[in-house]
Amino acid sequence: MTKIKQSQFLGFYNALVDGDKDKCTSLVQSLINDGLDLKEIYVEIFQKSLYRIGKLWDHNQMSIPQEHLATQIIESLISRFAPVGKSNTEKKVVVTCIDKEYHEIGAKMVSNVFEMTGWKTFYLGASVPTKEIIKFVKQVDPKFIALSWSLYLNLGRFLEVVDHLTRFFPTKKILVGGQALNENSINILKKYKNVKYIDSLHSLESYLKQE
Ligand code: B12
Repeated sequence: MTKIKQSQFLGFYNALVDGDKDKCTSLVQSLINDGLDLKEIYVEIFQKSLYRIGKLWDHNQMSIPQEHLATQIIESLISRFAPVGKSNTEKKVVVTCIDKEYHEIGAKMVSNVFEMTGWKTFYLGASVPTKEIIKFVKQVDPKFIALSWSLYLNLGRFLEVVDHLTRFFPTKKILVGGQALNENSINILKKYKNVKYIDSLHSLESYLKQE
């Protein structure tokens, strides 16, 4: 059960849609002062707002500049209220969006959850070509690779990167997530024994606790 009240969500959402960054910042600051977990703010405030905005945009009820402005405000809040803590250099993870995937906010949240759990993160952001991901993984030699995939149209690219990574790095664990994936996706991933679909930040945190 979330500790965030609907009125708090709506206060933030309305300020976001109005493009009022200062108000959004002070509302998030007060939630943090009240002891709310960053993960909770990510999911119940930022993600919920962006999903709503996505629907409005899809139905032509919100302009592209309004949607871009809201996205920029949320990106700036994620950076401003970034987790602080000491990372364990033994536990490295490369977090990246797949090639031609420009939805990077979910991946950034994933990277921050790894940091909160003490991992050393290498967050690459949006659209990294498959061969560059492979080169980078060779260089950094992480324990985990976390891939984010949102746009269903990128299915071919998703399968390509999973196929290449599992072939080049058969012992590494690959975590995958994002809106293009769901319970049905488990079928397309069945043949890869080191690939794991994780459906939320809460599941990710629980999974990392066992590592
Ligand atoms: C902002 C936005 C954009 C921005 C992104 C900017 C940025 N810096 O990220 C821009 C303008 C670039 C954009 C472009 C497009 N977009 Co857009 N966009 C959105 C919007 C409104 C919000 C995305 C977001 O940040 N959501 C919030 C995050 C936190 O949620 P999330 O990504 O799901 O991540 C969570 C989980 O999925 C999970 N997760 C994610 N990755 C991973 C990885 C791992 C390992 C794990 C464990 C978990 C995990 O954890 C996260 C936190 O809980 C969505 C609406 C929506 N429903 O999300 C549409 C949406 C994603 N976009 C959509 C579309 C169609 C497009 C465009 C094709 C539009 C166009 N015609 O140009 C392009 C495609 C660009 C591309 N090639 O990637 C569709 C996608 C439909 C689909 N699934 O195929 C959506 C759903 C809108 C809609 N209702 O139709 N978009």
